[in-house]
Amino acid sequence: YLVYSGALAQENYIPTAENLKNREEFQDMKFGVFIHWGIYSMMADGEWIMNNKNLNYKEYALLAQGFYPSAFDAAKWVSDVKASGAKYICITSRHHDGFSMFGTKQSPYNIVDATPFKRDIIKELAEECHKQGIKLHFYYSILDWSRDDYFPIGRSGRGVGRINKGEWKTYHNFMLNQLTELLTNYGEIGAIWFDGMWDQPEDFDWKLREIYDHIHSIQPGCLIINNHHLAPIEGEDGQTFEKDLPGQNQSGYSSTATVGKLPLETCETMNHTWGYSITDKDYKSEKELIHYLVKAAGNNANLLMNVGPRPNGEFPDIAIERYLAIGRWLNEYGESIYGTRGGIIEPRDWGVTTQKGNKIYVHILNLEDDALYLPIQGKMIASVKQFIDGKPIKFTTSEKGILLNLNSKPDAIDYVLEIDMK
Ligand code: FHN
Repeated sequence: YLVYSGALAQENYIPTAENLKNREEFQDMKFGVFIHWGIYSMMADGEWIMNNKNLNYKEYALLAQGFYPSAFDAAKWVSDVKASGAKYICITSRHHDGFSMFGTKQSPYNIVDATPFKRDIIKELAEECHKQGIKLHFYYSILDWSRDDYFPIGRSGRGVGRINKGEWKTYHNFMLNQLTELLTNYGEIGAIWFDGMWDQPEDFDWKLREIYDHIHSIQPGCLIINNHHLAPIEGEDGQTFEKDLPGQNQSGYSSTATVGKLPLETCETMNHTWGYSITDKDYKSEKELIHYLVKAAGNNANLLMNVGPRPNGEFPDIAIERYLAIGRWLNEYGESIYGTRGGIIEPRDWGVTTQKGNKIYVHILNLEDDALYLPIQGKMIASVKQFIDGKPIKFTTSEKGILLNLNSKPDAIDYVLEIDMK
């Protein structure tokens, strides 16, 4: 077993040049695919089933002995992800149930040692991502429903049969050692994406800086993102929002998540559950998903859109259809999304703007009018045209802005205009 040596903590985190470059690249990617997959997928009712159904954790763990995802094909996953236009994958290396989806020496409760499948799917996926040029991020649950040393029992509780005593230090070392494995056995990792910190009271000492410094001591360029629903904490490289655009709080999770200065991301489900569900067929439409991607970009954030693969390892057909639809749209409009930053105009009810160099892209998503006012000074503008075919758009200038004459009410999923600035 690896032993964590400690003594890494720095007073103030100063990201390396490589880390800063990776933050820029992360922001340029704009779209990622989130994958929630584990032994819970066999129960086909989401990744919280052990908790929701109050299952005995030892009985639950026996699911592993029946986990044989015969259709798992990392090459197919990665090519589907590429076809969606996504540039990175974030996969659950270990979710709250504590089951590791990678070959770890820190606990036998993992896909290689506890299942008849015996294959390290994270290794296969990492190899394929590196081969096909997709960045790989690891979701890592900081809370655990299977280990006695995850102590004290958190808000989310856990399966039946646990005793509420343990040794936090061994759990902390367990995590550090697993992170060492994740960051040494699978090549370059784009980000570690923590989740579950909300399980303990706010004053609980997770020893985050030790964890963060440990990660950066192994891969200084690796981004640290933590879905803690709070403002960024020192040592982090990005800020993620769950089911909310930055600054919103429709989910109820984001009330304390002040938008900071780090690269932003929002994660969302296509249906309602993260892990595979056989009953949840309520998928968002192609239009809703594209709107969410565009709104994320207009709010200066990436979108991380989830899929819950079936227990046999396939993405559900409808998820593939939706990803392909987003991919077709990005094939045409990607220039107005990839590599952009949130626009100089604040997001509005009618839509958002993105910008890159001297171009501003106006994304009209919802306008009941044939004219649109923009607060951009006319004298700064070289031209305004339809993005798709370059057809000029007429406009009149007033003191503080321009009034675009669109001729008719836009009805495209996203009617994109390109403004070239002088
Ligand atoms: O409890 C998890 C949930 O299962 C899922 O992983 C999401 C993804 O953002 N995060 C947690 C809820 O905040």
